[in-house]
Amino acid sequence: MELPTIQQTLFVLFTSYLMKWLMPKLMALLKGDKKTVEIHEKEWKKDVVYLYQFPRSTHMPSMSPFSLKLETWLCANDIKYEVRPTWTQRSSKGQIPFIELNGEHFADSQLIINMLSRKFDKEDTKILTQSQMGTARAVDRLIEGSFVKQVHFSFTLLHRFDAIVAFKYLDHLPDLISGETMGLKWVPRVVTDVAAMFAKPAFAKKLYAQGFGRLTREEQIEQARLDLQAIADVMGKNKFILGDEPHAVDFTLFGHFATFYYLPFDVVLKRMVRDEFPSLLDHMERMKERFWPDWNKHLAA
Ligand SMILES: N[C@@H](CCC(=O)N[C@@H](CS)C(=O)NCC(=O)O)C(=O)O
Repeated sequence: MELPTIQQTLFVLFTSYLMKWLMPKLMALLKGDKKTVEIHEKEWKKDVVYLYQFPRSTHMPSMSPFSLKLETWLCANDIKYEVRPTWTQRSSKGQIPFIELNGEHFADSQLIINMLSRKFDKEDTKILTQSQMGTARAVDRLIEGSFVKQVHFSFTLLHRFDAIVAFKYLDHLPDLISGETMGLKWVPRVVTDVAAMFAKPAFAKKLYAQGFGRLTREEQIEQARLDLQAIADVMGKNKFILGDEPHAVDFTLFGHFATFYYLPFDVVLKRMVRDEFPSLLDHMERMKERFWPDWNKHLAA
């Protein structure tokens, strides 16, 4: 093994020191439950959604499952929208994605979809039975609440979740936040490696506190498998979760699955979906083909 040069060692030490000092300040700037937020698009056009999300990444239109869910839903429902890429802006809830519509700010992908469904007359309640609505909600929460449990980290753009934290973030953090994956090829790998080194213990700690981190690897995989099986069982032979057409819950599934499946490295969940749950893989590919026929055009160069 080649030892690092003095310059490389000094660079890593200096970057680590800088990050430690800079991160809390940066987070204080980005986060916070601000009651009112500024409207960025002053010259808005009526009924056009301005979608604020992270800039395009190299392997998928958005690294954020919530953004990919929302943008795919907008495409599917023929709602006029314009993407406003940003690394720094945040919603009234301190997160991304958020939208502006007719000079008003709206936060949280789920609440946004609910609000837009009402406004543009796209409500699932008009099509689905009450029992289907119940199933849709249960599957949606299974995906975002169990498979992808949200855990708040004080560090950066990346925070969360059960199986996803364990198998995507903890297993692959340096690759995941590398400039190459995020679409920021000019960021030196050493910088993102140092950032990963600092972030990883926080992910591990939260996952441990939440409980999933205390399970053995086999037990974690078993839990993830049960979640995947439950979704596959509800879908059965349908093309989409509740039938031949997609509803809001299909976009949740797509957003969360596509953002690990299309990563350029081997994630345990990817293997599970590919080898054990062909119907879920077909679902994802069907969604991608139907709503992102020009997927490659929406990737960072
Ligand atoms: N429940 C929210 C979750 C959004 C979320 O977790 N967004 C992440 C990015 S994927 C975020 O903004 N994190 C805060 C940060 O990075 O500063 C939604 O559905 O919109």
